[in-house]
Formats: sequence, C-alpha cells, structure tokens
Amino acid sequence: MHRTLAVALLLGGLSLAQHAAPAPADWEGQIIYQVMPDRYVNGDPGNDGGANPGDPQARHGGDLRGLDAHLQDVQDLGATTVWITPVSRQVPDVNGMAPYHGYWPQDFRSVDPHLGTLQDFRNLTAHAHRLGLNVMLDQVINHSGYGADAVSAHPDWFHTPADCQRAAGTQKDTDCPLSGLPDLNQTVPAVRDLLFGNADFWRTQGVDAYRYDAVKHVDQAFLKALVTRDRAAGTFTLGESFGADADTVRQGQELGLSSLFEFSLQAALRQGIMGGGSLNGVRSVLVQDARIPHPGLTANFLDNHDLPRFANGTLFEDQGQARTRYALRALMTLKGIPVLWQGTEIAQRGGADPDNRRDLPARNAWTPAQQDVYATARDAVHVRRASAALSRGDQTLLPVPDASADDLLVFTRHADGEKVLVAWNNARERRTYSLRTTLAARTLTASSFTDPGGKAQRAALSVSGGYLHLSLPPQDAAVFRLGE
Ligand SMILES: [Ca+2]
Ligand SMILES: [Ca+2]
Repeated sequence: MHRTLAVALLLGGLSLAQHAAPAPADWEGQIIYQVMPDRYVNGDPGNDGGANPGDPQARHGGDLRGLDAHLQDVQDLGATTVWITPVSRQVPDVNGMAPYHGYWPQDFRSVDPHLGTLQDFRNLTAHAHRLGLNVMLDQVINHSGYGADAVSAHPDWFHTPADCQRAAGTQKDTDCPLSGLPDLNQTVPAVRDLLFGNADFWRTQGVDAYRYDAVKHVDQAFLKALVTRDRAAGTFTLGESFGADADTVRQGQELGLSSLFEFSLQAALRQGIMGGGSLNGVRSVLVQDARIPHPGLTANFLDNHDLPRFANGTLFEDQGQARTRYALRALMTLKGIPVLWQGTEIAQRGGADPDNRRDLPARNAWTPAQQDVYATARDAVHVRRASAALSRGDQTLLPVPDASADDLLVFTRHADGEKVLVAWNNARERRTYSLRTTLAARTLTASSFTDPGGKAQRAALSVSGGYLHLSLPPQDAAVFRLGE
C-alpha cells in the first residue's frame, strides 16, 4: 500500500518534471487565455475582506483557488496557456480604489492575501502543468504601487521629478511617472538586481512565460538584459507597449522580447469587423507585418483589460455577439499567437476601465446567445489547433479586385504539406466573389468551421477556368482545406 503510494507520488513528481513549455522561439501554435483572478471565480470566501462586487473599483473576491478550480474551462476552450494578471502583494486602497488588478505592487515576491497564498500559486501552476497548460505571469517592472514601502525605504530606487524634467525624447517615456506611480530607475544596480531576482523567483514557482507590463516606459538597456536572461532560462517574454504597430513589434523583437501585442491589428479589427467598416485597415496591417522578424510570435487580440470590450464597439447586444463570433473566427485564421481576454468568448460587454473588467458570469448563467458565441469560439480554437497551416503556417495575401477590397480578405496558409485558403466576408449580406487565380485546387471542401449545434458553416469554394469562386455568409470568416 505504502509502496503504491510512493510510486504514485513519484509518478506525480515525474509528470510535473515532464511539463516542458516550448522554447521561447517555438511558441507559435500557442493560444493564450487571459485571466484577472479577482474578476474570474471566487474560490475562497475566507479571503474576501473588503470585497464589494457591486463596486467596479473594489475587489470582487475572485482568487487563485477559483482559477485553479476552473482551469478545466480554459482547457475546454482549447487555450494552451493561461496568462494571469499580477498576483503580487499590493499597496492599500487609494482614494476608494482597490488594486484588485495587481498593477500597484508593494512586495514583488509574495502573493496578495486577497488572492491566496504562495502555496495556492504553486498548486495552480502544478495543476496547469498536469493539464498541459503553460502559465504566463504578468510582471510589473516599471513601477511600485502608490506609497509603497520601498519609496521611503529606498528613495534612490526611483526617478525624481528632476529626472523627469531633465528627460528628453524617448527618455520622457522611461523617466517620467506613469499615472503618477513611483517610477523605478532600472539603471540603479539594486533595482536591476531586484527585478532580475523577481524573474528568477517566479520561475522557480513554475512560471513558463512572462507578460511584461509597460515596456515602453522601462530603460531599454535594462529590458534587453532582462529578456536576454529570460530567454537563456527558456522563458517566453511578451511585451506590452500600448498602441504598438508592426514597427514597434519589430523593434521589440530586435531588442530580444519574444513577442509583443500588436495593437494596430486590434484597432483595425475593431474598426473593420465590429465597426462594420472596411477590411482595408486589416489588409494594411498584414502587409506591414512583413517587417516583423518573427511574425508567428506576434500576439493578436480583440480586446484586453486596458481597452473597451470588443463587443462594446456597437450599441446593439445582438450585433456585438454576431460580430464577435465573426472576429473570433477571423482571429483564429491569422498568423501569430491569438490571445483571448476572459469574457470575450461570450462577447461580454463593457466600456473603458473599470467597466471592461466585469466579473465573468458563471456558465450556468450564460444566455443562449452567449452560449452560441462560446460554441463558435471553442470551435474556431479547435479548428486552428487541428490545422498545422493555421497554427504555424506561412501566410500569403491574395489580391482582390478594388471593388471588393472593403469587404473581402483572402489569404492562403501553408505548413507541413497542408494548405488552407481563408476568406473573410465583411459584407452585410451573403456574397459570391469570383477572383482570377493560379490555384490549382482540385479537391474542394466545405469550410472547416461549424455553427453552434454542429451544423456546417454555409460557405463554399470552387475553382474553374482560372477563377476562384467563393460563396460566403454575411460578416463571417471561413477556412477551406485545399487539395493538391
Ligand atoms: Ca475569495
Ligand atoms: Ca519608467
């Protein structure tokens, strides 16, 4: 009996040790799901002190145990990595605003008691690894929280108002405070060592990847040294430079970050798909992506905790749901690493911060329409994962006639001998398009996507006489596997 237990424990230990996150250069194919624990699931009412779910600026009671208990949901959706917003111990509330979001750190190396304990965090990463999920942790490297103990204990760690006044050019970005937060001076050796040590500390807690907050505001020589260390340790790094376009992504990857969020693509998707505008903005971003050294690692997203919800781009809830379904499918066809913010899989609504951080409703409270959005999201994620071409294939835009350019985006993707053709139709009605093509597709299939309820998506493709004919449902994306 004891021997059996020992073997089981040994095997348990082995399976932990066997979790190997991909090398930083091999993250293409990952799908990231972003969770803000306070707004996800409350798994322990015992740590709810001060929580008030009715106040968007207060803590709501969600915690690490709640996330741990629902990791299976992340896996069911098909995501491969869970990104957790910062978990470190926070400063006290400021003017009635609680640091429920985690971006006002007091102590970088402990877990905020409202979220749980360090042991809860270790349990969470171990459980994620058993499920085959990678863990990405959000790391604050630019600042401490308002009035953090370090400000009085180590005033030399922080930029001064004089530093900010002296700064010129991009140094204004790095040396001036962000939202008035005490701004760490990473050129001070003690600060550099503190931040290096934070990365090492959380790595030993089982973290596979870091999302680095506000990288535009951090000394770039320090950032380069930090992400170089991470890469050497096998840790994938995803930088947030608010508003980043293809050139910013390129510069970040050249500096050594594995990936950055491409905000310009997000803006083009919001305008083109949710706003009912033109797909030319998306096309233009995809053309600019040719400048990115590792385009397969670029983080593609529809919304996040710093932007209004994607579905909020229209006044009408049903339209927001329909267009989110289209956008989720479209996102899953693009080269890059898709990132889904909790709630986007059900087209949750909400304006600017903090309205964009509403609690994720429990599954049994989802409306039929929310369940349909979820079914589409899950299907799109699984179609992507089942396809080497969609997961990590190259991407080639096909020309379309000027008259169709607002409404039609067509590209092929190819990997491991699999070739797919992707078509987005932005028109408000079903459309048939005929394009001159050199494609010699012989075996022609229906779209790989299915509608909720298991019905095939009503999209069709054929090739005849040097023309590609596409019949596409309104405001939707389709993907066809091409035979040789
Ligand atoms: Ca709680
Ligand atoms: Ca700074």
